[in-house]
Parts: sequence; C-alpha cells; structure tokens
Amino acid sequence: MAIRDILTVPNPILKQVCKPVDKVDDALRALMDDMLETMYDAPGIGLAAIQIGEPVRVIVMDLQEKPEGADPDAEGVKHPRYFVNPEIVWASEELAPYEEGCLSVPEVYDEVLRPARVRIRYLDYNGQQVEEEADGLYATCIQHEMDHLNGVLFIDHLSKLKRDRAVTKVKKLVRSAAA
Ligand code: K2U
Ligand code: ZN
Repeated sequence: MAIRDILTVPNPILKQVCKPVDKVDDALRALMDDMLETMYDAPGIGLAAIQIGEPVRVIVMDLQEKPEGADPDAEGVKHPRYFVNPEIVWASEELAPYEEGCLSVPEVYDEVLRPARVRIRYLDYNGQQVEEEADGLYATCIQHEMDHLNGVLFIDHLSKLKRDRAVTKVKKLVRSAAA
C-alpha cells in the first residue's frame, strides 16, 4: 500500500470525466487500498480515484461511524467502503444542506444543497453488485464523490465569485507550502 499525492485545484486532471472499470481484479484492489490509505492519512472521509490522478470510476469512503454503545472517545473503528462504477438510480426531491469541504480544495468550506436521500448501485471490493439507499452524511459524501467522477468539484455548485476566490486561496496555500 502507498500514500499517493492528492491533486488540488486548478489541476485540469480534476475536470476529467472518469472511465468505467472493466474488471474488479487484484490491480484494482491495490489501487483501492492505496486510495484508502491516502484518505486516512489526509485525513478525509471519502476519496475519488481522480483525486490521485487515476481517471477511473472508483470511490472509497469511511464515515467513521462508531458502533452502538461504543466509547465516544475510543479510536474510530474503521468501516471502509468501496464503490466501483457507482450509479445513482434514484434521488429524493427533498434537498439537504451540508457544509462541504474537499481534499482537492483544501481549507475551503461552503454550504451545498443536494438530494437528502439517494439510491445507489455499485460493485464492491470483490466485484459483487450492491444496491442500497443512503441518507445523511452518507448521501452527501457519495454525491460529492460521484461529482468527482464527472469532473465536478463542490465549488462548481457555488457562485463564480466564491469559486474564483477558492481557487486563488488554494493556489496561495500550495505556493506557500512549497516555499
Ligand atoms: O472528496 C473529498 O475530498 C473527500 C471529502 C469528502 C466529503 C466532502 C463533503 C462532505 C462530506 C465528505 C473530504 O473527506 S473533506 C473532509 C470532510 C470531512 C468530514 C465532513 C466534511 C468534510
Ligand atoms: Zn472532494
């Protein structure tokens, strides 16, 4: 497993529409392992393959849910999720706001409105088809990550002024980190 560099705006690679995966094999599982290690290191709760420069329709996630009755201060129990070729097959008309952030747009946060509940279909780590409903943070995060697979960032849902300010802020942040 390896921790990979996370691309940041305005890298044009992040605007690519990612390609479906042909086969869930050991090579793809190695990529998903790298994605998960990179996400935990960031830290984040979701990551799309394009964020480490791999233009394929793959997402990893760990919402760090604590099991019922667990010690609130205990180290989060890991609950990794893997999504290959994910599709949204239904979305509620009801919308829900969430203060989003993004590992590719560091230190920028703003409210985005998205469908409150979605039904998703995907292949899991072993290539088995899964179909399930998501709500709350799970619904927000999967929609945020699926936007990445279509070259869309959460700042693309904001005004041009806010988007331009976000990109300027990240460019300054990256420049000062490199100095
Ligand atoms: O795509 C990414 O960069 C991963 C995001 C996932 C995410 C974005 C918006 C809302 C929920 C999840 C990162 O994990 S950003 C860090 C973060 C962590 C918890 C809640 C919100 C954002
Ligand atoms: Zn993101």
